[in-house]
Amino acid sequence: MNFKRFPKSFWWGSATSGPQSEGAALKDGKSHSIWDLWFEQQAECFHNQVGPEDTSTFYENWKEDIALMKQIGHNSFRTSIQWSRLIPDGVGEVNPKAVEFYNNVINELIANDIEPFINLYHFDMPVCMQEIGGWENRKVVDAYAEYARQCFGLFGDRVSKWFTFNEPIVPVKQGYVYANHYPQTHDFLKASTVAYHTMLAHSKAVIAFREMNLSSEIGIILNLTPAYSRSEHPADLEAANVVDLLFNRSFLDPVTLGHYPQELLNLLAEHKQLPLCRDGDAQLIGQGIVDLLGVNYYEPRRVQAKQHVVNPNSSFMPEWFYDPYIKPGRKMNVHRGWEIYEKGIYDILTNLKENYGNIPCFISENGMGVEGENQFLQDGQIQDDYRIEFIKSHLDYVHQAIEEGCHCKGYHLWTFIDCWSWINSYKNRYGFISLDLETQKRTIKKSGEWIKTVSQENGY
Ligand code: BGP
Repeated sequence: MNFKRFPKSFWWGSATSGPQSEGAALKDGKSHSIWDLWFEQQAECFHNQVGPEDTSTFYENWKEDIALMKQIGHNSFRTSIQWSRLIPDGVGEVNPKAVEFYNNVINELIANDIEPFINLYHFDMPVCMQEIGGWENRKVVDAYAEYARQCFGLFGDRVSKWFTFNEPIVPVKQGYVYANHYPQTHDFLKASTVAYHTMLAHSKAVIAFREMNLSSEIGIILNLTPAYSRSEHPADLEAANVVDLLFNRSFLDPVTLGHYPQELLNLLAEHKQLPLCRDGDAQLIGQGIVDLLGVNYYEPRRVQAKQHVVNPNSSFMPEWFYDPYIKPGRKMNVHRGWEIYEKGIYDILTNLKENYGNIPCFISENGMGVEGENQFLQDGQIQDDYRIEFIKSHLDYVHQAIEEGCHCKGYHLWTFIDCWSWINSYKNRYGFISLDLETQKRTIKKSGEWIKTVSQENGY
């Protein structure tokens, strides 16, 4: 009686990325990405000093892994192509070994009735491109567009869903504002330039895609983090508004409406943080509207008005406009330090319905990273009831949003198999499948068995 049925052909699956799952970091002609380089330079920045070299050995075990996906009922799966594997010099020569590998993966997925969702960039700038400035340099924008065109040409006859970027704001924030990812810079103007050029690169890829007349769809994956104000006081509300402009609408508006929010441009202009624009850029941004939006949701952001006056001589930071707010009694994922607020997923979908033309979308990442999962091992299987509970309580809200008319077409968990999580390495485990780091043995967790029945019955 309480069965929650999802729309026909709902996408059930999971997501990962090339750099977090493939391993074989420098094998078969792949060049360094910034992650390979940074680990060589500063292994101490990574949890337990585990780097990207082996990650989850998908490069060797793709066939076995796809069989496991099938076994747990996936009908779709996202991964990313590594630019540094496909075009090791950033521009020019395509690496035939990479083409063979990605062809194998795509063909095997299709042979197993699993729709391949392919993303082109997941935080993994090739070092040769970073050396000329990365996203600060417009030459990299053109190089990326060419790389995207190559991907569409090589694999576009079989890939039905393309994504230009995953969470493009993450390299902006972590690399250029808070300095906890490479190149570890604190410089807001550089950050806004990097963000802007990423959007230009996105638009150029969309243009290339449209020119090639492919029958597939193109999208982008954004981490939309709803901003909740402490109270209805106008100053608290304004803090939430600015946070929304800076962290959500800076990418959401251009890819869905074709332009930046004027309020954001005014704010950045007022503080002299606007990137350099060229004639024709606005038109370019206007051509980046996507067919499909991937929504990554992990946690809400709670804010309040600033409690203290900002030093106007300090370097410009988003925190000039808000203070974080900790809601009493909040539910936490203590391993990751993230608040769990299931209704956030409903609020995002409702916002897309009401303010963004109800653009077709899907939950492209949601998940729960847990440290020391082996404590839940029973008879050889991780009993991750907490993960089942986490997924279900989010799906309840997805279901409600769909009932109310939101255009949400699927749910992908982060992630298929425990994978390498950037500076957190293997600290927190997220997968439907557990990975023994010593032996690389894969074992289906309880949640993997549960999702199989959900997918088969198209609900729970
Ligand atoms: C998202 C990223 C993923 C993944 C996930 C889990 O932001 O798209 O690449 O890593 O977060 O987060 P973390 O790895 O930081 O625990």
